[in-house]
Amino acid sequence: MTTNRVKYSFPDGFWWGSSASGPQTEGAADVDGKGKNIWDHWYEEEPNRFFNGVGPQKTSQFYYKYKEDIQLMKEIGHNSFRMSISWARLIPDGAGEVNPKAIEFYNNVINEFIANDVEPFVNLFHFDMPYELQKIGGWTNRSVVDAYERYARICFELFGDRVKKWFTHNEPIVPVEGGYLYDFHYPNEVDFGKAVQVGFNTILSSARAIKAYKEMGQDGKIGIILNLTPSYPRSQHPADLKASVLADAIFNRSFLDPSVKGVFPEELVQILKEEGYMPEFESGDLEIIKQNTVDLLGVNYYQPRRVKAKENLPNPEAPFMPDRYFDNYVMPGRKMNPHRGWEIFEKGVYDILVNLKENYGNIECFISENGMGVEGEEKFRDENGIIQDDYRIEFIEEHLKWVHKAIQEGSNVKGYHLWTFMDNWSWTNAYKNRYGFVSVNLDKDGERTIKKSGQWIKEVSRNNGF
Ligand code: BGP
Repeated sequence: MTTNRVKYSFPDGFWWGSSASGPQTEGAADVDGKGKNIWDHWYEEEPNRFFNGVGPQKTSQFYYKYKEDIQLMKEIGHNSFRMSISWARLIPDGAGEVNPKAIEFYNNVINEFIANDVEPFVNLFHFDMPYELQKIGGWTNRSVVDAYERYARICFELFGDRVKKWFTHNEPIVPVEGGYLYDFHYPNEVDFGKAVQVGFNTILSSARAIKAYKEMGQDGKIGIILNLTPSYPRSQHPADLKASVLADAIFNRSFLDPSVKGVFPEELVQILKEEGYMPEFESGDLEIIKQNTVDLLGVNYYQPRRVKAKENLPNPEAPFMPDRYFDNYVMPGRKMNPHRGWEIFEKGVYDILVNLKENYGNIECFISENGMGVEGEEKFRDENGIIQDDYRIEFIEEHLKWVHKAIQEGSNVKGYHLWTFMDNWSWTNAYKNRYGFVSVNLDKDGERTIKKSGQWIKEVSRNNGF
């Protein structure tokens, strides 16, 4: 159409879309045979941990409104969308009977996507451990890896004929941090040893699902979605540089290296050995991880990590934490998203893509999440009922310019998905920060309205650039 006005144009077939997860959008948390996951359970136990007491029942109700939502995705120009299957909906206790109502629901959803030319990318695990499996220790228990592999095989068997892009996990480091270090996910433990075991078992589960996918002769691509936080040192002083290398090994390479290269970073292994925190594993595990790396990498990028050399020795009485190797550093003059408390550093996305090109064989990848959570967006609603979220447009544009530059320089990045399509339930933050291209009015039965950014992305996707 207006391609002559496009300054930043993207390769043909670029994946324009957004991403979301089952537990954050489906609602219907206890209907049609769905089992409880850890969020349903935690909300029953401690509703006051959730912003304004809003729990996982009250999401945007994709379970009931998926047809309307897929129409809206089409309307704003999406050619792809990432969803997740709720393990406890499909297999209510995580390891036993398969729920026929869930098969019907996911079949309907996948068919609806395909009928509307929006390619469904499907992720298997987005923070939502079935509660029955958490009762036996969740990812700390090796038998949960077996249950996960079985769940993955069932999904490939049921939906693999139509779904051609699969992901084993979304941000697998987050349940490690939230559940076992920093108290923002159930089971709210602080235990570095368990955290390491959870990390290892998750990586093993990912490799086992990839192995299963290949053994079953599936013909799509399978990958993982990682949140990468490029690590920047305060200065070029060797002590700051060392802090940054270690933070990178702990928070990025811990999952990136085994997922893409099949091996763990040496720096991390050395720390775990020295400190006596090596996880338990069986002979053969490392070979499985080595042989079953990803075809495709999703990169979630929100913020950088800035670090400096440790200034004070850690308190020997305090629980062991990864930040004993560095201090966080607040860069003077940094740009912030004050609502979420995250630094905005657009060039970070480029640095990640350059790193993948130079050090990870230029693996095929896409930006699988990037976005801006804003509190109180209602005040930007104009007289026509449209939220004028120019700040979000600027945020996306600035990131896309860096993605564009990376492509010009040979990066193998195939698409850009925003977090997220529609304002959704953000775990304990519930509906505090809104992220969508489309707003949701919780007081009016979840009424949907396309925001200005939704209209804008429609043009960008149509023109394949801006
Ligand atoms: C990512 C998750 C998403 C989403 C997003 C926004 O870490 O994959 O599930 O929630 O971050 O973050 P938050 O909801 O914490 O504001």
